[in-house]
Amino acid sequence: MGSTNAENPLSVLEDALKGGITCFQLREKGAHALVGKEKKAFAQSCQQLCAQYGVPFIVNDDVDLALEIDADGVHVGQDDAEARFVRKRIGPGKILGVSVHTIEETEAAMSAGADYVGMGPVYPTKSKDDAKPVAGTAMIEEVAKLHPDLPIVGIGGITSFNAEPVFKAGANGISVISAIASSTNPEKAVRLLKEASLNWSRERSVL
Ligand code: 3NM
Repeated sequence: MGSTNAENPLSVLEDALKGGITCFQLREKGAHALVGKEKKAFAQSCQQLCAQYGVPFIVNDDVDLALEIDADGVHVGQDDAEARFVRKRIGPGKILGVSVHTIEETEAAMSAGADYVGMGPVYPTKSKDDAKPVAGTAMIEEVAKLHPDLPIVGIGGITSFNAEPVFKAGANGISVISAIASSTNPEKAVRLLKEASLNWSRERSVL
């Protein structure tokens, strides 16, 4: 999580939940990432907090962990486990999210049983070492036109100041790390993001 609150990620999560996030994804990656028992314990603390606020708890990439702790869903990228195998493992009742960058990847994710796709990075980001080149909103717009019923979540460098074009392109939701985790007031940051989202989202639900 972001530098300002890195010492206490659970308190950032609780603030974000108070601010009204509608979904949480645990993305434990990078040099100091927790592993093994510590990762599981941290995941369960996050899961319990999310449950208190009735917010879905999704695990990035780690299907074994998601199954072990009965998470609400899994999110995978193109370099992770193949989406159709993940769907098989987690069954029909769990949320499956897939990161996509092209129409082909989108349609493959749909046939694999994805509930939503993540598309990015819309803007420059410092939160993902291996992020693809900045994509802007053009592909979101194309996918939204081709597949109006597929929930699309924009990601990468999104803030309350630049969220508007993401929604105008057709995204249903936004996924955010630093605008919340690096804020001195994560609860307020979420409120501002939600205001921006509700102003600009289409009538479909905001993830
Ligand atoms: N995935 P921030 S960009 C986790 O493009 C992640 O698929 C991306 O963090 C993608 O809100 C990204 O701090 C980082 O930019 C998002």
